[in-house]
Amino acid sequence: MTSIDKYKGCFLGLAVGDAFGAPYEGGLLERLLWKAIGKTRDGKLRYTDDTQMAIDLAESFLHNSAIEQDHLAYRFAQSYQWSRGYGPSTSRLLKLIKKGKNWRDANKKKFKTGSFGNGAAMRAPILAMCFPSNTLALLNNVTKSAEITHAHPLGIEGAKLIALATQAAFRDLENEAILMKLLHQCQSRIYKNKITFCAEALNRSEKKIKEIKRNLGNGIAAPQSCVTAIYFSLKFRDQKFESMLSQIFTLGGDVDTIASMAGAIWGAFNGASTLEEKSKSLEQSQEITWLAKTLFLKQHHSLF
Ligand code: F2R
Ligand code: MG
Ligand code: MG
Repeated sequence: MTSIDKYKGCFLGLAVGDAFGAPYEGGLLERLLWKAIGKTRDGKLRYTDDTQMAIDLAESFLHNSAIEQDHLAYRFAQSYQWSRGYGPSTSRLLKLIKKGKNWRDANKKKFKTGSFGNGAAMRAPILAMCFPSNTLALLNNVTKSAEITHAHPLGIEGAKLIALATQAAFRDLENEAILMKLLHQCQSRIYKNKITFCAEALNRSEKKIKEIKRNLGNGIAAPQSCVTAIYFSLKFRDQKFESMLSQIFTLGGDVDTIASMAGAIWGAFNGASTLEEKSKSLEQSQEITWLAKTLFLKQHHSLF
């Protein structure tokens, strides 16, 4: 059964995973840059684009009681700051929207088929909080949220898998049932193969981190990171959050986003108690907790 504690855990897991993972993301240059800009003036850990877009999505949903694409696109653009470390085509798109371009005309400027970066997947756990019980509505709204920035089918499919895994974690489904649900949702061979590998890796034996990286990926594209995050969240669902993070840090590559997506799913299983202590060193943690609580009350008590 879902609860207010699980909602808080999910949002805090997303933000804590992002902020704690950010110093390990990318190559040497990116890590050096983050060393310089990764803390606020009062010494709190800054979050990156992953959490900023999740906050935008939650606030836009609370404002409209729905996913309104034009409002959400405007919100993403208003919050854009280069120092949050957005992906290249998302940066370009948000700057165009800020200048007054319609997102429908701008989101295929860099890639004709749209982006398959993991930017839509990293905010998808929020949609599981907005649509906790109706899976069809969840999937339709994941598509609406993704289309703005990540119109490529692989970008949308990755976001659907993360949203479904989060919804299943709120319901405490067993790993096997979760993976069956995900497999049923997969349309492309690349995700099918990865979910199948994930199921084997969870069942059979201890896999080396190198093998996980080779088979599931650790990159900035959705097919290279979504199933990786799902694997870690399922493997560590009954263990400490810190144990999961330390494994993800050793992966390298897109660490903040893999930790953020895995953190959200882990938090949806386990709630907020461990994360509340960690989130004391995170910027805006009270606002994030408030958003999670408000999303819960909106969905479960029809307060608005
Ligand atoms: N920007 C960063 N990190 C910078 C360092 C990353 C490092 N070099 C690494 O590889 O690990 N982090 C933030 O960006 C990611 C989210 O990105 P988003 O919003 O999906 O960006 P974008 O630009 O849309 O896509 C990312 C890249 O994917 C490839 N790609 C996407 N669509 C493609 C297509 N249709 N054809 C070919 N390539 C495509 C491109 O390389 C894009 O640049 C998160 O990690 C967040 O933390
Ligand atoms: Mg990021
Ligand atoms: Mg990232």
